[in-house]
Amino acid sequence: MLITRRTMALGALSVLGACVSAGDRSGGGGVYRAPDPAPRIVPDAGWDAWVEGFKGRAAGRGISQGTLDAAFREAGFIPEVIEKDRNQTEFTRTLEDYLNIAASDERVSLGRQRYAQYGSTLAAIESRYGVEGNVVAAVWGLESFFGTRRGNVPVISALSTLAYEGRRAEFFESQLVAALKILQAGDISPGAMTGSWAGAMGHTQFIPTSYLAFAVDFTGDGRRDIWSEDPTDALASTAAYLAKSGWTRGLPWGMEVVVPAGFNAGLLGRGKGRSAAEWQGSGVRSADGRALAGGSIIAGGNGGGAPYFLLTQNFATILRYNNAQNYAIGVGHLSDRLLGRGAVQAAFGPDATGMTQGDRQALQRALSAAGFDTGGTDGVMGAKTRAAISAYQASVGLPVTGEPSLELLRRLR
Ligand SMILES: [Ca+2]
Repeated sequence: MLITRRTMALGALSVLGACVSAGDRSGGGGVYRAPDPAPRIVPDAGWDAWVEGFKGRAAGRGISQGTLDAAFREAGFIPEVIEKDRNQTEFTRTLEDYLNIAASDERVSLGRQRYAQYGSTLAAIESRYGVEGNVVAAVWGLESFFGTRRGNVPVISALSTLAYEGRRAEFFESQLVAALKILQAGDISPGAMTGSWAGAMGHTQFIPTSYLAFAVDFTGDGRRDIWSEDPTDALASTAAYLAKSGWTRGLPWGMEVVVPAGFNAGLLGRGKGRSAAEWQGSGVRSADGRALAGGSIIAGGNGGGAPYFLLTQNFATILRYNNAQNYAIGVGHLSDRLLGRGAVQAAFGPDATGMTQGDRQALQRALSAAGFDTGGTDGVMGAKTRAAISAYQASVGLPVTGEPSLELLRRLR
């Protein structure tokens, strides 16, 4: 996922990094991709000099010479990290697109397998921390596609590169010091401490300060190991994070709701919470017949309007993990899907281009049939679909915009 500024300072950075996941990133969609090759370290005299100065500051913050020597022995400057940091484009996906990616068929399918496979582990974690296993598993699914995209960038190199380069230097230097504290505690070796290009680590993409605050050793081997193939410590650490952030067991994150005709739109919006009984009295019903909960209601549709979602206090807790509304709805919705619940029921309506999900999928099918591969037909107009549009436009002598449109769809039909 693409990083957004506001999420960077927060806990587990799902929107960071090489390895992530649901959302905001163009192209990847919900489909598994092979991991990127490990980035290249290059000699850089400026970085060397910066590290020498940093070592003095780190020593003043309790990092031993031995830890520093071991941590920086193989570390170096990674130009690719700087490129990723500079090339972030900030854009907002629609909730519809976000959920198409966050709860793609592939992610739901793999998630149900993993949820079953780790059922007893998740149940043990739930009984200790009071966070439902399907919610923890949904975070895992969004952060690393259930462990398949944990990131292979050496963390000390990545964080020192970002701290040296200057932009947000203070933030990354504090993360670097935290990473060194983790090494000093013996939880992981420098060589095995890998993560995203921005230093988000392991199955649920903890940044070092979040690790220090929340990571736990659930396996009992004395190490808080969020990097291993075995996700147990990472899942327990995620539950610990949510528990300490105010999670209430038994309270849904939220749910899709249906509002009555003529519903007062002034009642919509986060922060305008009402009790379940008040919503019930206003004619609001859950989309699947469940009992309502207290909370606020938002319109999730492309032009406002349906689908509507009721969001509880547990939704606010997910935001403490990653402060992005689409992310938190994505976690909640995926957690429901892992239990066997269905997709969002109401249609999201036409998007800003006037196209519905069905139109966008028809466009992808038509492009693919014409020999312009869109990499799937999920209805999400990602980088691959836009490249296919551009290639088609060039092939027929149209101006090359890469932009989807109803006119393009008509032309292709
Ligand atoms: Ca452990």
